Amino acid sequence: MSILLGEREYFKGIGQIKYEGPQTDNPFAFRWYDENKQVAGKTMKEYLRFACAYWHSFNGDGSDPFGGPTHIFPWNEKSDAIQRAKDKMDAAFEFITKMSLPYYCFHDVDVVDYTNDIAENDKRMQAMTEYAKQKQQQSGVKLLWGTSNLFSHRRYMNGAATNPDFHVLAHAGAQVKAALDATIALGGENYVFWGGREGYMTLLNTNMKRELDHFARFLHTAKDYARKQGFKGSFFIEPKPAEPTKHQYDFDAATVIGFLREHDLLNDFKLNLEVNHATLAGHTFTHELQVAVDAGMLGSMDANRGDYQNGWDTDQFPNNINELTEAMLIVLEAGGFKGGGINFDAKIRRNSTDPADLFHAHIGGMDTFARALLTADNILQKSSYKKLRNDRYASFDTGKGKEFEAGTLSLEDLRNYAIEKGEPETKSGQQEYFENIINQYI
Ligand code: XUL
Ligand code: CO
Repeated sequence: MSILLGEREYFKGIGQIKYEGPQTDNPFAFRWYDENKQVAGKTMKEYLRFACAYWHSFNGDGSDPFGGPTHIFPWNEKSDAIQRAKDKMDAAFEFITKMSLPYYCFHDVDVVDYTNDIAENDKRMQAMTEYAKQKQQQSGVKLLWGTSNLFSHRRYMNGAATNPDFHVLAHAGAQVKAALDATIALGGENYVFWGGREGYMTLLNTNMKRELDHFARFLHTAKDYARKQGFKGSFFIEPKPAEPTKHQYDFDAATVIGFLREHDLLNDFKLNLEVNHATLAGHTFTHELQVAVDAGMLGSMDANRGDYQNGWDTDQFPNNINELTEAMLIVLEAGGFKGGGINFDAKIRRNSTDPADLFHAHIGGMDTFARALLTADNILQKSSYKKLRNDRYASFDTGKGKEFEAGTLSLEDLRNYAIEKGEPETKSGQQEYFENIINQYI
C-alpha cells in the first residue's frame, strides 16, 4: 500500500509507518506489527484485519460535556458540505494509507453532514459513495463495515427502531436503506447495528415487549432489503448495556444471542464486541468473546479500553498486553474472526491536540494487538496451557463421565457412582499457575 494524498497533505512531516522491530527508537514505527509475518497460518495483516474508525479519527473534535472542540481540523474549513466531506475523506485516506490500515468503518453522518431532508441526504451519500469508491480503488483500502447513526439526531431521543412513534421508526428505515446502499456499493464486508438509544430510561412509559418485537421486525426488514440487493456479508449487533440510555436492549453478548435466536435472526447476524462495552456490562472482554465464540457468533471487534477508575465509555486506545493476550487466546482458538476484524473504536484524548497523536494512538494499538497475537500463538504452540485446561475435564473423557456427557446417565446413576467412589479428591484450579504462563510468554 502506498500513501494516498489528496490535493493537499494533512499530516505533513509524517510518512509511511513501517515495521522496524522491538529495538527501534523511532516513535513513528511499528515494533511488533509486521504485516507480512506469518502467525497461525496467515499473515498478521490477514489475521488482525485492522480498521480505522472514521468517527473518532476525523469527526471527534475533543469536545466533552464540559467543553467544546479542542481538535480544530483543517479538513473542516470549506462551507460546502460535499467539499468539506471530500476534504475529510482525503485526510482520512492519507492517514489510513500512511498507517497501512487495510480497512475503515463509518456511520453515514461521519462521511457527510446530514440534513432533515431525506432526498438531499441520499444525494449527498451517493456523491460521497462515488468519491469513496475512487479512493478505495486507488489505495486498496477496503470497507470493513458501514453503519447508520440512529442516535444523535433529536428525533431519535426515544429510540429509532424501538421508538414508540412509527413515524420516527420510518425515518430510521430511510436512513438505514441509504447506509446499506452505500455499504453495498463500496463492497463493505459487513453492516453494523449499534442500538445507542434502543432501550429505555424508565419502564413507566415503556412497553418493552412491543419495542423488542419492533426491533426484530426492523432488523428482518433491513436484512431482507440488503439480501435482495445482493449483500452477502454479515450483519453485526454491537452489545452495550447502557449509555446513552439507562438500559439498552442489546445489553451483552448472551442477551443479544438470545434475542437473535428468539426472533429467527441467527443465520444473518453475528456480534461485534467492544472491549469497554464488556466492562460496562460488568464482564471481562474475554467473557464476552467466549460467549460469542461458543455460540459460533464472533463476528468482529471494536478495540478500545475503559478506565479502571470511572464507569463510562472513555474509548481509549488499547495498551494492555496481558488483557489482549487473553483475548487473542480466545480468538486464535476460535480460528479468527467470522468476516470481521479489529476496528479501533477509540479516540485520542481531549488534550491530545497534535496531528501526530492520532499516529501514536494507532501505532500503540496495532503493536499491542500484534504482540498479544504473537504471545497467544506462542502460548498455544509451546506451553502446557491447553493441556492443563483440558486435563481439568479428563473425568468426562472416559467411563461414566463420558456417558453423562452423552446423556445416557440418570440421576440415580449419579447417586450410585457417588456412593461407589466416595468423597472426591481435592483438585486445585491452579489459577496463579495459569496466570504465570501468560506472563512467561509476553
Ligand atoms: C458507541 C459505539 C459506536 C458503534 C457504532 O459506544 O461503540 O460507535 O461502534 O455505532
Ligand atoms: Co463501537
